Amino acid sequence: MAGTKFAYVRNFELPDPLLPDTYLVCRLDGHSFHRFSEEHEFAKPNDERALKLMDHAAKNVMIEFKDIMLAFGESDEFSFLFRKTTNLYNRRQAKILTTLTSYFTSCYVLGWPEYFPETPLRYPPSFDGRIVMYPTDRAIRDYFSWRQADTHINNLYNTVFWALIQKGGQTTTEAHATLRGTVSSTKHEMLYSRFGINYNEISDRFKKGSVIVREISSERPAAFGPSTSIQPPPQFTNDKASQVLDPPRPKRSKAKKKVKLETTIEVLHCDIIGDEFWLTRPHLLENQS
Ligand code: DGT
Ligand code: MG
Ligand code: MG
Ligand code: MG
Ligand code: MG
Repeated sequence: MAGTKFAYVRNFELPDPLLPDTYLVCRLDGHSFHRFSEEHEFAKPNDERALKLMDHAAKNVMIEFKDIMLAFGESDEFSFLFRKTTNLYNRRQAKILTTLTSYFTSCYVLGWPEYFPETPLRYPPSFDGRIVMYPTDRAIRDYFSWRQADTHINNLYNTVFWALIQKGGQTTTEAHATLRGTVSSTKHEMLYSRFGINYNEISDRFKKGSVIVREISSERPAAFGPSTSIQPPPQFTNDKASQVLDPPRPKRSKAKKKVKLETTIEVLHCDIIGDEFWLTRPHLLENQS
């Protein structure tokens, strides 16, 4: 349509580039999931089906968007970490955010019957999204620590809150009042002494959230023929979640053989606040120091 007298309107479309060389974190959150969870009778405080459906959608997003290294999910939200050097859609903010958000939503809806076979979807769920740029590895570590600490705080509160209601016969107002001003150790004690629940024995899925990580399963020089390359284990060969990825920095000189990394996508429920998770996966961050 270029060249028509109407084409000038294109000039009103402004570029929206994300800064180069910054980590991108895209966080999606279910829109009005307070209502959505009620209407679809999610179990309280945690509905395992709903959480697994979120993991399913997030895993599919990572299969589709190969520059996402890590995702963390809790409740109705998921955060996705893109490589610092990603050039996805030339780092156009709206393009990345809208495509990722709608893809996640489609996967959620398409996966619904598998996770909720008894519960028809009553209306279309939607998710909001934002992208935040972070300059440093420390900020990324702190971001994911912030989300996992939030998971822990909310889960402890919700576990006691619903025990007081479901097992203790309190109203929601009474349960809130019972918990007002209590510290973590009091909540643990209350759960154990009143309801015989040992918080430490609650599923890690609920306590730690979902950590979906691109793991390196093997490394092979891409320029070598098939006879010398390391073949992935047979179980990975037909796995949609497995792929080949260019490694992050350090950039290799052209003279050297390009190394390809075989990766798989794993769903874990582990600690990501401490050092171990990150130290054993140096490929997640690109310039750890
Ligand atoms: P928003 O995000 O501002 O549009 O509003 P909401 O209602 O989505 O609020 P948000 O995101 O702060 O809180 C998530 C809601 O989703 C919260 O009301 C509880 C609900 N929810 C999430 N996961 C579960 C679950 O596993 N079981 C139940 N019963 N509810 C859940
Ligand atoms: Mg929200
Ligand atoms: Mg929400
Ligand atoms: Mg939320
Ligand atoms: Mg188009």
